Amino acid sequence: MWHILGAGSLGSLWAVRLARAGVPVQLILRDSTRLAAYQRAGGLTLVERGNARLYPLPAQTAADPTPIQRLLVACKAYDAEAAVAQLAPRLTADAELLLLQNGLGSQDSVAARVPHARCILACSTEGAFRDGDFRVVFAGHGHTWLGDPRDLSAPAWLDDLQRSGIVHDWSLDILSRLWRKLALNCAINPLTVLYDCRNGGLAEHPAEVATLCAELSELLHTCGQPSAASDLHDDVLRVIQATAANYSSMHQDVAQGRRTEIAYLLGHACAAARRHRLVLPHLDTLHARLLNHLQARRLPSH
Ligand code: NAD
Ligand code: KPL
Repeated sequence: MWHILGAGSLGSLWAVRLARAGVPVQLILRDSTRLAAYQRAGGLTLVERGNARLYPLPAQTAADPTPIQRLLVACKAYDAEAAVAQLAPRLTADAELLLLQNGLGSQDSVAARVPHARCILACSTEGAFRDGDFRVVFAGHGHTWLGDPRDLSAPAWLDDLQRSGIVHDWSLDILSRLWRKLALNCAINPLTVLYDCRNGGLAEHPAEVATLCAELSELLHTCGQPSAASDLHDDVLRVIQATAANYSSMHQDVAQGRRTEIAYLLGHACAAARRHRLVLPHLDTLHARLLNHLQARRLPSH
């Protein structure tokens, strides 16, 4: 049984694919009001290639007393720790958590809350968004890397993902993957917010992108992640070109007045630099500009 905490975009996408492959799943919703709304909706709707289909998956709230052995944590990074803490009493002695959060920082906070559980980290390039309550659009096929920095052995349940069509690989260096994605995100997303442009619009700011990549590479080396730094600038330029027509996830969050995951992305990078007494003036200035931008829009800066 997979318990799925957070029936948003990615949680719903995982839940539906697992359930379709015959893997038992149980959604955990925020509270009884959300559970009642879910029951009225009759289940989760997944839209794939323009076709919508309803999946009446079972759901419960954190108050349910049944034990949890395998938990997919599909909340935003800023909600993950509190959401998992609520479930801590239900976790079995051999519990395993799969953490889908973007960026870095939330995974350590979650692990500290449930020290007996195995925490497996994920880094995903899949894309999904909500276009209604309990309705999710599978927007971009991608790849998910999974790994555990404390225990390199792959869990047997990777077969469940295989059967479900969740394209994945077990990574022996998941932290490197997460740092690389964080660096790409720091080089692209904040600038798209500040210039209010699509990713492709950054082609007009080559010097700024290059300077940020140089500082991010220095940070990655200092944090013991040299392979995450390798060819970073070329990769950033490649992503800018390949996703030129898209708005970055942070741009979408700000445009829709949603809280961003800044504390786990650029905020995490700047905090790591400070911890290492590394002076990265352009990254710091970018962070300050982004915080001002968010504050002016009354959006949280953490
Ligand atoms: P989302 O906002 O669509 O879904 C999060 C869900 O968690 C929401 O439904 C929210 O109500 C729920 N939630 C929060 N606290 C809860 C609690 N205490 N109990 C139960 N439910 C709770 O977010 P998302 O887009 O699915 O993103 C989840 C994570 O995955 C983020 O860190 C994001 O950066 C990462 N990610 C998302 C995508 C994507 O395409 N959506 C791709 C890669 C990575
Ligand atoms: O991950 C991204 C995002 O928008 O969050 C990309 C497309 C890589 C841009 O940083």
